[in-house]
Amino acid sequence: MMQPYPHVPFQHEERPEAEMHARAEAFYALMRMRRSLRFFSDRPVPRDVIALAIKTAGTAPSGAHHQPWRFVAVADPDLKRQIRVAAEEEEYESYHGRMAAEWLEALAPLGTDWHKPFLETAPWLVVCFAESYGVRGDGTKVKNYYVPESCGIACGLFIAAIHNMGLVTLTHTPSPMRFLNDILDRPKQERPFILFPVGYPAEDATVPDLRRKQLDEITQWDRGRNGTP
Ligand code: IYR
Repeated sequence: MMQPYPHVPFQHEERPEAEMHARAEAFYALMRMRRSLRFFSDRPVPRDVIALAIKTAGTAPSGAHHQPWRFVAVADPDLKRQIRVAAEEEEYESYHGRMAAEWLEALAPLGTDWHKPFLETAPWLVVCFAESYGVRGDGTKVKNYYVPESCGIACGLFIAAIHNMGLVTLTHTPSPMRFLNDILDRPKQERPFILFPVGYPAEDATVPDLRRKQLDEITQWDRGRNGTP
């Protein structure tokens, strides 16, 4: 049996209620400006800020604290080109027969298609690989738990970190995306989870004029209806 972790004092900063409100408002005001962007500038972004976003992602909670993620950060133009070519091949197939009519219809308002130029334009591609199981030094397998939940939370923190530093990203999930294992030399127990182009927006970048659901559409307080407590 593994020994329990020793416990250490909890480091916590309590905020007076007014400050709590102010910080909650400020964080919401920041996050409501986040958008998924498909138009990137090729301006370089320093590696250390990408490292900080990955470190932030790595603070996510995870099943049994196994931290079943691996972030691969790609800046090499040749690797980016290989990824674009392979992603566009898969996406071409998806948009020309693999995706059902209903799916294509759901995507029509977003205007996406199989062309993925941002995979070469963005200075960084960061791929989150989800580790289905761990492998010990002697080759035996370690089961992981709640892998999609853990990686989903880590990726959410990554997105928030990128936005907070004034950069932009997009959750891109070419399907299937196993080709990323070959191009990036990752083992088979690691499944590509989300691919993030990261960088500055293009000067003339636009975004669809989306509407987000209102609080009462996404909330129920106790057993109340329509968000009414
Ligand atoms: N992976 C494809 C298709 C796609 C699917 C959904 I659901 C989106 O919200 C957006 C795109 C692509 O990247 O084009």
